[in-house]
Amino acid sequence: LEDYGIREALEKLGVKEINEGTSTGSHWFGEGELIESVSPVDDQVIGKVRQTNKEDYEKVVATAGAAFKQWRTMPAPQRGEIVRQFGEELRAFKEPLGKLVSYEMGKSLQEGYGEVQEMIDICDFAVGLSRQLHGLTMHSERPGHRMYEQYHPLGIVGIISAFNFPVAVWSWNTALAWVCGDVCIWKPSEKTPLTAVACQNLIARVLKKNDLPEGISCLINGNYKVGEWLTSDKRVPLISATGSIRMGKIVAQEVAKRLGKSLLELGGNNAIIVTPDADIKMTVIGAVFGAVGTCGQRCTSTRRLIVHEDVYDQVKEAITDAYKQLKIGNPLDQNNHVGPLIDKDAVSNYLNALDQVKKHGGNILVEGGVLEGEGFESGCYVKPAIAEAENHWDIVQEETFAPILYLMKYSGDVENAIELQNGVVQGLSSAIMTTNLREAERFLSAAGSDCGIANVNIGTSGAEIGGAFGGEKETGGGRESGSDAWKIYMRRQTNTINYTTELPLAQGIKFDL
Ligand code: UN1
Repeated sequence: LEDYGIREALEKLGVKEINEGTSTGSHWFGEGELIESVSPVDDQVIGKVRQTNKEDYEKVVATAGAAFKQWRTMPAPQRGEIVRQFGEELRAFKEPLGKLVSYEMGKSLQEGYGEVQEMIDICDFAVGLSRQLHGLTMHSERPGHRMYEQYHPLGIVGIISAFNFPVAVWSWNTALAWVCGDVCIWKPSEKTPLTAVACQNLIARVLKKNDLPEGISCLINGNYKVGEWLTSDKRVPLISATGSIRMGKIVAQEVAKRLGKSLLELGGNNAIIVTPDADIKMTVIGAVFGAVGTCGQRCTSTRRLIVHEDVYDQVKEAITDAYKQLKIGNPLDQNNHVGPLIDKDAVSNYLNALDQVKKHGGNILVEGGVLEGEGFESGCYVKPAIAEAENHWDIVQEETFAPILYLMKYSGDVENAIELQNGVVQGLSSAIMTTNLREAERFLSAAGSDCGIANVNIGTSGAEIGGAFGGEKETGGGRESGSDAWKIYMRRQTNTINYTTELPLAQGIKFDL
């Protein structure tokens, strides 16, 4: 731990060996069982966190509800100032937090820092947004009337986040929700509870310094049962959940039962189309980073490469060559490109997927496998693999959260490639590599990619925070982060004001007394 300064990072972030897992800000409590956070880097227990029990949960919701009443009346730009200060904390603690993300989750240190940078960026975005929560004004059909709309704070926002972006996804939600006047209850993944404790410590300091009430930022910990308390709770008008399609379907139904709102960020099955006019060098960089970055555990990871037959052999050779350069190992060592998978379950999913590919008759171009020996003792390090596969195979239709890239060929027009790319249940991210304007525009047109994200000459992963992030179909339809994603965190109200002495009715209705 010393080698990479992890102990120091934990200390700086106020993460202890045993942590209470429930917090309303500065107050920490909880009597529940301990969850162990085990690093996939070296299989060491980093620390433990107490699960939230029902009683703790009730305390959290009551405190959040009370805080909301105060927070919602504070002018939005003043709430923005709090988020600005949080952004400053993140700047000051980028190094230890990025390190802890890398160690607890297993992504490369560069990506750990990148994740914290996303948090800083969304804070900056939210600060500006705090002066721009605009509605529209309309012209009334009645004389002496004015119509406009306003956005008001919604209430308690429940955030359920996944292990792969253990801190950034929380911040996308929470930074916006706070400037919108909401209070948040966060249930992080059980696999990454310590980075959540660290974040809660950082925001708690800001809230305390500004003399704000407990309950604006709350943390609960535990498994899906704790999540269920949130999703079924009428006092929580919005649930923002990131995770698998299976999880999302359960959450959506639970929230719908009480007619709550949900914002879902579920699986992706992202493809890059490579046309005959593609810049092959750029294609290789984009595809390799997309497929092996975060060890294939981004929801935006590149899973399929759909290559035109004219350049197929060339791309195949270039990409298999590039895979030979990949260094797999301790993600805290900056010489390595690829760290471990999150845990042994993820490793068996990966192995199972490769088996399925072979059963279907897929041609393995770059062999996978679990790495053994010195440095790989955790059993979570795997080799990124490439297989030639067909789009309709069950295993290709699924999102396997691992570094497996499927290569497939298309012929003829770009429409044939688009059909393949759209021929999956997921609809998160997509990309085309081409220098041909006509092909690019067809890919972006109404008859083009059906995904929430469609890129030209950029890979599928690594979206900037300024755009709305999310996807269609079974990806869940939610949008968070930039653009006007903030609107889901507010309730919308249409106001009509009559400044005359008459009461004309709309639609010309006469009602004389
Ligand atoms: C995720 O994998 O859940 O676009 C989020 C990206 C990152 C976010 C990924 N900015 O790859």
